[in-house]
Amino acid sequence: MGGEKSRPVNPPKILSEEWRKMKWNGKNNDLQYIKNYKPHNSELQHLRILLHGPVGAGKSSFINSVDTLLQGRMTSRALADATSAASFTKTYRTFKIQKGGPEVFYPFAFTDIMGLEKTMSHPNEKHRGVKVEDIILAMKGHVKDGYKFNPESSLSEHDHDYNIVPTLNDKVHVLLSVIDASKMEPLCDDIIKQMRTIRLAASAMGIPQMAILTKIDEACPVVKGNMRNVYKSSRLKEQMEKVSVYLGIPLYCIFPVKNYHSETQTDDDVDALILAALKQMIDFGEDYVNNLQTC
Ligand SMILES: Nc1nc2c(ncn2[C@@H]2O[C@H](COP(=O)(O)OP(=O)(O)OP(=O)(O)O)[C@@H](O)[C@H]2O)c(=O)[nH]1
Ligand SMILES: [Mg+2]
Repeated sequence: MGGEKSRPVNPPKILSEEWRKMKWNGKNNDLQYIKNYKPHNSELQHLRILLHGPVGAGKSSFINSVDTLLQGRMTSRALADATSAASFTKTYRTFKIQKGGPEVFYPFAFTDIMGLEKTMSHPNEKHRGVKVEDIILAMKGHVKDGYKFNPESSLSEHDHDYNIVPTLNDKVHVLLSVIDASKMEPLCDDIIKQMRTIRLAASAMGIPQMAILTKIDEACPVVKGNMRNVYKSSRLKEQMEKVSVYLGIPLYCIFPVKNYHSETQTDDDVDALILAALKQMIDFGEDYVNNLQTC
């Protein structure tokens, strides 16, 4: 990341103990907690979790992974792509997850958006990623579902897709930064700056923030071999500490995950990591909405 580019990456080591305690057999408890979750505020249909981060970081794949986990079968509603150089996701889209019957949903939803790209240095070059201004508008609830992002100009009040009077349900309740653990070194200062600007805007609105570190299988061979090494991997610990320093997100708000991307069946250890992150998103979002009521 940024100034880290020239520093060689240390070979991964397995630490003798987990540096963060993880209940590997606690999947059922976490799953039950999520299944039982009901927002305290009756106005709230769903907690809205907005994902943002560099192109190809695994945003859409994370949404699919949560969907897969909760449905208990592989799903791919948020289309992900292995090859695109520019962001594959181009529109603002909210994903609700079905719970039982066709019209019954979990009371949380994910908003998938276009990825961030480095700002072009030459005036003739066209910017290709989502604009920071659009993400800030999205957090305030001004972006309508289906809006197609325009990397060259942000949404304006006069636009058809501008929601003039956002309700509590349109606003974002948790901001989730998504970072690829296997590609942190090429992340440039410019992307970090954009992510910090977004985070600061979220802070000003009191929106809680978290980060997930994806592709931990690609980032560390000892984790690829056994997911339970995740908190024993010296490399992942370093990567999480870097995310914390560069984005200013406390370590306890950063979760390593492996998304479902090539498998045909779910796995309890992969699920346990995703559930741990999801549980914190729900707790943070719920607290935020309840504090809004009392403010
Ligand atoms: N090995 C591995 N691959 C992953 C993981 N998560 C995502 N991928 C792959 O990474 C690629 C990009 O994932 P996407 O989910 O499309 O990323 P995105 O952040 O939505 O990208 P844009 O929409 O283009 O901004 C896809 O080929 C995924 O299959 C992971 O945890 N491990
Ligand atoms: Mg995407």
